[in-house]
Amino acid sequence: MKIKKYLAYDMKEACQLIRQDLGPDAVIINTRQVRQKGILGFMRARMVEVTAAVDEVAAQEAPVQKAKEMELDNDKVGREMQEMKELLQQIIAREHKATGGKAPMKVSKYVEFDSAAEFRRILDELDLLPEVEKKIQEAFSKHELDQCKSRNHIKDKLTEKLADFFIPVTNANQKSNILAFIGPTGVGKTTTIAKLAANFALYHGLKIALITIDTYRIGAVAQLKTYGDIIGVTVEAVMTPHELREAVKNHKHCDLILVDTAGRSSKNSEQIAELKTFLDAIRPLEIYLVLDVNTKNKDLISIVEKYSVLKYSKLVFTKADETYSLGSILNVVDATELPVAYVTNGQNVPDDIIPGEPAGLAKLIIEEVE
Ligand SMILES: Nc1nc2c(ncn2[C@@H]2O[C@H](COP(=O)(O)OP(=O)(O)OP(=O)(O)O)[C@@H](O)[C@H]2O)c(=O)[nH]1
Ligand SMILES: [Mg+2]
Repeated sequence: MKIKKYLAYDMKEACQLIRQDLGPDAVIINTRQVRQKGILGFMRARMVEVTAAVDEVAAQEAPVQKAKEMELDNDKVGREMQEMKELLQQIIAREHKATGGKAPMKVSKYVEFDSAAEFRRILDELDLLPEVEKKIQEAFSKHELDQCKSRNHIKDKLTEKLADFFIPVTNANQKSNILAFIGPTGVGKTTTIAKLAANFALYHGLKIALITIDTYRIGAVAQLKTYGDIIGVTVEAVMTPHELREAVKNHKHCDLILVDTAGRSSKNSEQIAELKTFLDAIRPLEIYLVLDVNTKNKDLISIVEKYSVLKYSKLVFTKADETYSLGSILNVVDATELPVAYVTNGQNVPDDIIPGEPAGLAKLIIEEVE
């Protein structure tokens, strides 16, 4: 077996060299692209280094077929190499055009990490509203960005900065132990209530009351009652604002009263008004607006606006497990300036829920960016 390396500008040239040197029975055992050495090597076209071998005995047995196969393979690789060469030439031509053809091409541009461009790419992945993207960009000085030498470095800095973007839930902004959960249909209100009830009752030993005003949807009361039975908490279903007030009064001794509501379309102002009469009957209370992170940004903004008549005070984001981009949380927080109480990330009761603590939220959002 004879093995040799050949350096050529493309596969076609390499094959000719190999054939001339080793004959038609030679087989290619490895190819790799190489740059010419030296400072200007980067600007020169890549070359191809081909390792070929020939078994002098076998060569005499099957000469023609092998040569043909090699030719086919070589043609394919040759075409791919040509495409790559053309792409590189286009990039170089674009660079020359950008500098008016005067300035020498900045080789460094292709070698050095472009932190500003990488930063923009990360923000793009978050799918932010323009005003939110602008705010985040403004939080970074040029110097800070220049200091970042890798994508992970930018992500770490962004995580730090985003922690300041969120308002924590504190005793000062959590004034009532009556929590009502409102929001569009199917976002996960009942499941979130079940998760909270289970966590507070089972892990923290708190006395919990569950009340539902969702008597519209078939099975809604049974759904909450099933969870109540498992957790060991009774569930009361009420039909009118008056009954709701009475039920809340009856459970005054509880540490926490969780109120479930029927999913309402933000476009239906009558339904929202009706919900308001229920909630007004038990004020003061904390109203948690529950939103699915996978909802379109435009819809989220219109939901938070339409629901604002109900004077909700906290946000809950659900189904974080179903997306790779949690930028919608930033968009809604910016629009409402409210604390995020919880983020849920799965269907499992009681485990798939995390508190909306600012540093943790920032980490969650940025970690999701690849
Ligand atoms: N993947 C995922 N699914 C969730 C999450 N939270 C809830 N769900 C699912 O979403 C579906 C609807 O959940 P519900 O809790 O019934 O939603 P709801 O807001 O009470 O619905 P309505 O009362 O009909 O308005 C169920 O299949 C839940 O298991 C979550 O964090 N991740
Ligand atoms: Mg429900």
